[in-house]
Amino acid sequence: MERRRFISQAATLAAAATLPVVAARVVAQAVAAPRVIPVVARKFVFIPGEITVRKGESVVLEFTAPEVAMGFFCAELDLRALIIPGQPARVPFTPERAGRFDFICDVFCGDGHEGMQGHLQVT
Ligand SMILES: [Cu+2]
Repeated sequence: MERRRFISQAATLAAAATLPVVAARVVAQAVAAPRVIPVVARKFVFIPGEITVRKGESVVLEFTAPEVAMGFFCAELDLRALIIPGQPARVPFTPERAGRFDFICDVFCGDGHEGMQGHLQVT
């Protein structure tokens, strides 16, 4: 009987000891998940037009274009996407330097296309 109780207590202690490990894994997964930033590309603006991210932060820019095909091109950060209506375009990246970086639409989308731009602010 004593031996059985000891084994039961040992199993309980072992289970309790693994809880912090499991909790740490859950926290690590939560920290590692990139922040998703939705961006809508419509004639002739990006919404939001100013996107702020932190240096070293993993993010995913998730573009949608409800009207016509659009483009996203940020030359300084070497980021590009073709945005087709009905097909969200995901651009994962982790900025490695701070600054203000311009981006444009690089797919002709109609009159006003030439002025379609936005800014990525990395703090
Ligand atoms: Cu355009």
